[in-house]
Amino acid sequence: MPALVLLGAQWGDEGKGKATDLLGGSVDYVVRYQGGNNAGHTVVVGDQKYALHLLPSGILSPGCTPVIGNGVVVDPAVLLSELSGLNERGVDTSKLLISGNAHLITPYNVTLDKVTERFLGKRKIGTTGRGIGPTYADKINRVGIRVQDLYDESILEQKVEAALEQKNQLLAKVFNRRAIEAGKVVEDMLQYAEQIKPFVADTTLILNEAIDDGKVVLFEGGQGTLLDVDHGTYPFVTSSNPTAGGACTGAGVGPTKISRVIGILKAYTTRVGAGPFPTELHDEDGEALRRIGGERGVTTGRDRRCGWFDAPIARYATRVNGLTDFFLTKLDVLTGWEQIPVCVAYEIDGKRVEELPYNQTDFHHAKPIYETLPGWSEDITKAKTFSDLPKNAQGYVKALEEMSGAPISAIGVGPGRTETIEIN
Ligand code: 2SA
Ligand code: GDP
Ligand code: MG
Repeated sequence: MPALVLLGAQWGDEGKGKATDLLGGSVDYVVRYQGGNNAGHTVVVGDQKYALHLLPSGILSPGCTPVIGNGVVVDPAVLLSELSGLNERGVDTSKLLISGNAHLITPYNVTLDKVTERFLGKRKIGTTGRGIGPTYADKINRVGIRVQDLYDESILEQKVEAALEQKNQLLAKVFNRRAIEAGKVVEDMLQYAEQIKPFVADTTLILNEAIDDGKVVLFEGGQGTLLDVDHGTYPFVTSSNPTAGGACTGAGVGPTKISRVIGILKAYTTRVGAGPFPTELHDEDGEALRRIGGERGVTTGRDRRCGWFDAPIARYATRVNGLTDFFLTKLDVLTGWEQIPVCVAYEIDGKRVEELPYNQTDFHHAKPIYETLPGWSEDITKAKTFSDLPKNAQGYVKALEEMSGAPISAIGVGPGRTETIEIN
């Protein structure tokens, strides 16, 4: 098993951080391949809780080398403060590697993210305000600033000036804001250069060599399949590719090297930010899922929208990612419901539709068609094997597996590392 991808099968926050941490002990490298500090991964180790935003969850496993790949966008201030926060808690972060080709989130891109959202008003995306979209836009527009630019001051100056040329006009004419001074930005960015330098590396070379040497490399996705800029609920998406293909481009590793793709799948559904969500609940069930599941954004503190499990989404994730298996998470949160509705298909303009529609308007009109499964009331947080689960919980897992298109190889029954059932 030299290389595997672990990614979100829904709209993020499925419990990828916990799953990565769980595998961390048997993995040599954990690699972030997209996104930035918009991610929020919670990892509970014993009585310690860690919230990681930019760093790969593997940073908590001593034997593991954490890698920030070329596809990630890096806010240098956040990087250093996350590292020092972990160092203060006794976590060794010295093995971190950062691709010199990763793009930097600049202060003007954070500003642009926020003013654009304000400008959009009720049409806003509900971004995390971390500068993610504008930084990826600069990358595609070829006016981005990369980590390696921190080590050539004259190039950095030229690039910042080029990036600000259009932006300053936009800020002045559209957003009625003062121009940003290139010199000030360069000075700001350079203050981080020396501290980051020891981590900067040719990560593509290192990872390919590691795979060829038989080392285990885990690619850890941020956000989720339906937030993918190509395959998600566009425009209500993030600006990167959390889907499996993103691991190849975002780390410089070919698809032939990857042998397993794990989809992290929550036993119900959540979403943060705007956009369609067919099974969303606006009643006490939704409120109960939020409360019991602790569904609050790890980065922004926003309440997550909650709803029942949606099988067409799981099937879609299987398809666009080529999933080999699922980790089903947060099954314990559903304990106590007498009946649990599960969306098996949609009704769209009077017709039954089995698969996620590609058409945006159709998805906005999709009404869930539910089947109801019997619930359980026994505490399942101590279950260690599948047969420890009450019959109805077993039935729920089996039904989800059948509907989702790939086998379930692990089940989360609590936030802790050990609160997991592995199925062989
Ligand atoms: P952005 O900031 O440009 O990536 O926002 C675009 C959309 O992507 C959503 N998004 C997320 N959704 C779920 N979880 C995320 N991470 C944090 C967490 C979120 C938080 O783990 O809780 O704290 O709010 C994440 N990051 C981005 C975002 O809500 C927009 O819909
Ligand atoms: P990520 O973004 O996919 O890493 O997920 P988040 O960390 O944003 O959100 C998942 C939350 O669920 C975190 O608070 C985890 O500690 C918690 N969690 C993960 N797996 C389980 C589980 O099986 N049961 C319960 N109750 N909580 C879980
Ligand atoms: Mg999260």
